[in-house]
Amino acid sequence: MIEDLIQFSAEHRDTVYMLLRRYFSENRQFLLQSDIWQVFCAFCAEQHCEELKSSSFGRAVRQVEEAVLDTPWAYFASRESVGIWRYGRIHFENLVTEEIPVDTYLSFKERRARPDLPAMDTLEIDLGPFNREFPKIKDARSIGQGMTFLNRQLASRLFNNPRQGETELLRFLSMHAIDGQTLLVYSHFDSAKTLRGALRQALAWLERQDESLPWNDCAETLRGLGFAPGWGDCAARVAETMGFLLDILEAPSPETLEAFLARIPMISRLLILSPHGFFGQANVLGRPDTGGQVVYILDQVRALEYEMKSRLASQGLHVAPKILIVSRLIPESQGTTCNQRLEKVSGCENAWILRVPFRRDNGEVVPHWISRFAVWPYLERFALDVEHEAMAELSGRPDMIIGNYSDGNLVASLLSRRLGVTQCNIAHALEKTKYLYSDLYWTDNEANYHFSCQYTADLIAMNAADFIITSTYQEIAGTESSVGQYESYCRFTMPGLYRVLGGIELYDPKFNIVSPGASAGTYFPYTDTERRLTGLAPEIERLLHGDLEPGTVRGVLTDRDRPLIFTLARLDHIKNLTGLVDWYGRSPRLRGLANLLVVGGYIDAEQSGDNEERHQIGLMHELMDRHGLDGQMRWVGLRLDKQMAGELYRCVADGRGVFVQPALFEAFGLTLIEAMASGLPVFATCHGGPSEIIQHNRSGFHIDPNNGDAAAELIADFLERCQAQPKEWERISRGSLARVEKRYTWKLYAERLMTLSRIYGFWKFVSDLERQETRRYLDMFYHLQFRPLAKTVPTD
Ligand code: UDP
Ligand code: LCN
Repeated sequence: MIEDLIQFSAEHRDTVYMLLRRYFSENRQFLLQSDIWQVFCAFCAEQHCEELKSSSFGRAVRQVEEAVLDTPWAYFASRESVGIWRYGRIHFENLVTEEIPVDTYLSFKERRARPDLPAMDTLEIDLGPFNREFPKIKDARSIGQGMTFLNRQLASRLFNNPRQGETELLRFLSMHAIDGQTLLVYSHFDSAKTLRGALRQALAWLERQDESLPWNDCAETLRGLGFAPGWGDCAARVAETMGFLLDILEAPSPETLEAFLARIPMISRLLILSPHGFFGQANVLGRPDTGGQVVYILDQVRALEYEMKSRLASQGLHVAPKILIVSRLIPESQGTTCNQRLEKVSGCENAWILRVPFRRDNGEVVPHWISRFAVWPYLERFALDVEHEAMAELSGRPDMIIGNYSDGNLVASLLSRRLGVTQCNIAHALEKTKYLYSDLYWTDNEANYHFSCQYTADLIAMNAADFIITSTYQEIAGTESSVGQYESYCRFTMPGLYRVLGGIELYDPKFNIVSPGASAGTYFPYTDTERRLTGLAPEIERLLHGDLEPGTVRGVLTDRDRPLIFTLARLDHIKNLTGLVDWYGRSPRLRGLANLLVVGGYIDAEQSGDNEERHQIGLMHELMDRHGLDGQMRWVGLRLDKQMAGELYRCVADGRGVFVQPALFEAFGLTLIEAMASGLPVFATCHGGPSEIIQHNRSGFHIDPNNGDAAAELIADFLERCQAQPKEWERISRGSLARVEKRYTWKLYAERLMTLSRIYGFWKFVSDLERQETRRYLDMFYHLQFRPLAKTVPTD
């Protein structure tokens, strides 16, 4: 706590002076938490005061996430608990520590980073005041459990102000219709009292009927009482749903409210936005910007269609739900289907990929692929075109819009605003936490990454969303020792552009953790021999040892009997496949135990259209040369389809190998759960989602990509242990399977998302008026900041 720093510096001036001297002698402008703690530990050792580390002062030092030094001042940011940050400064001469407001801290940081900028007031963004009246989660452990919290709020709102609550509920019920068919109630209920009366009459009648009496045979009587279809498919279910509503009108409890809202047939048309990359069903994975998000959405859609259908059917409605995934149409489609306007999603009855092109100002279609970092100038027009086309395809408004990644979430915000539809965001990966100081030194990255646009879009979209789904807790709020991805948007500065004092509220009930799964039909245990795709064996043999097309492979595995260390990812810098190759190359011990199989990118840099990927290709060749890896490592530059990838994980497991995910940062990491679902032990980065997915030494292992030698040792230790006792490999394999089964399945996902959509739909409805201020503010931010920034991104 900052109080401990204040008190200690008042009482122990000498110690604080010496410690500050140490920090200043580092001659750095900025220190990160790890630097601050390391220097502090070294200081305690030198001064023989180790006990200081466990004192309240030591604990307070540990909470300091960042320090900005400019003699005689040291400013610091302290993360006292999740999302709770306080700021302070200490003067080297008078040694007084004091707390300061966040804007003072950020402006000091700006001056230090950019002394060349005029010391002017900069634009300050603060969404905090708009949220003051809204209910907030209290306990950090409940962050991400928004729906449970909101249910309680909604129930007490109905309870505390029954008249208003009932009117809202009645209005909400009478809103619903599918294909022009009125649902639940015909509009002639003018008060909750008459509704209650009718419900009692209906229940009395239903009680006398056979439980399995189909809706059609109940319809006439119930219509006479004012009820429309949508209550259930048979008498028992209709009675149950009506019973829930009656309970709510009499004594609302969060549980009944959730159970009732979950049954409201609200969602039959879904619009999912995923503009960037190559969105297709074949031959796309592993291309630049094309990875987990595509896999996630296609699996999600299959699970959602099933769930939507079964919910509608059990409410007695025979309506075929429709899902549209909207992506970008790319005329120069490089052998993919991305030049087709409409493509049916396989395995679904009524789910489609609708592709809408990006257009230049003069209306011309942009023919080529565009990096996800450069899509900004096209999105507004894209949103308008999508509105047009999607409304035509869906024959009306969607019931909910789901955005994906920064661009999709921005388009979702624009469309939801225009159409008045519930908006759900999925970030997949917020870039801000991937690149150190990408906010502070944003101008350095502007030419390649345009983060100014992206972070502005992120702020708009996360505040516009009705609810946000995250794959893990750490994505929102981090861990004790790391800052969450959303948390990094709370307060930050981009000098010369704007300063964010309140970017997003982590305790907002809009956050919900709903983890994705691994498609059960593709990724199943290696032991499931009946389902194994034995037909793929020759192809896998060729991939591992045979002749592939020239230019698609490098390296031969001379000793074929060794287990494999396998990795599979897009070949971009953050994925750090080259890091793994370097650790392997440097570790004679690991090289003595296993071969390395890398699937990613192209072998020939000429084939890649992406700068980052080309650079990684060059680096990979250089590392293979430097460490002489051609007899022990196989690098395959092919995009594997899902079935091949699935069978490959299992084949690696057959040979008692391991999967490694060495990313510098990984937002979630679908490859991990795919490998785990195959029963293949995984070593994955400790930075990001994997730290939560894997329980160290139970369902896999955490490795630190910044300490490759230790990672190589850890893998070697495991492989050695497995040689000595094969049960060890099986222990982790079983742990991985159990973990995925319990936590990461699409069935659980779809059930949760469908319930969430209804609760937040109701919440949006009851809180609509109160949100207008935020909306106006975001409109201004969009028009006055985002638009001009987007115009600075070159178009070609
Ligand atoms: N993938 C694949 N073939 C490839 C490369 C990747 O099937 O050649 C799949 C992989 O199995 C996983 C997804 O692409 O389902 C990558 O997702 P992840 O979350 O690991 O990373 P992202 O690319 O989204 O950052
Ligand atoms: C994008 C990423 O970068 C991954 O971390 C996620 O696993 C994937 O999307 C699915 O959400």
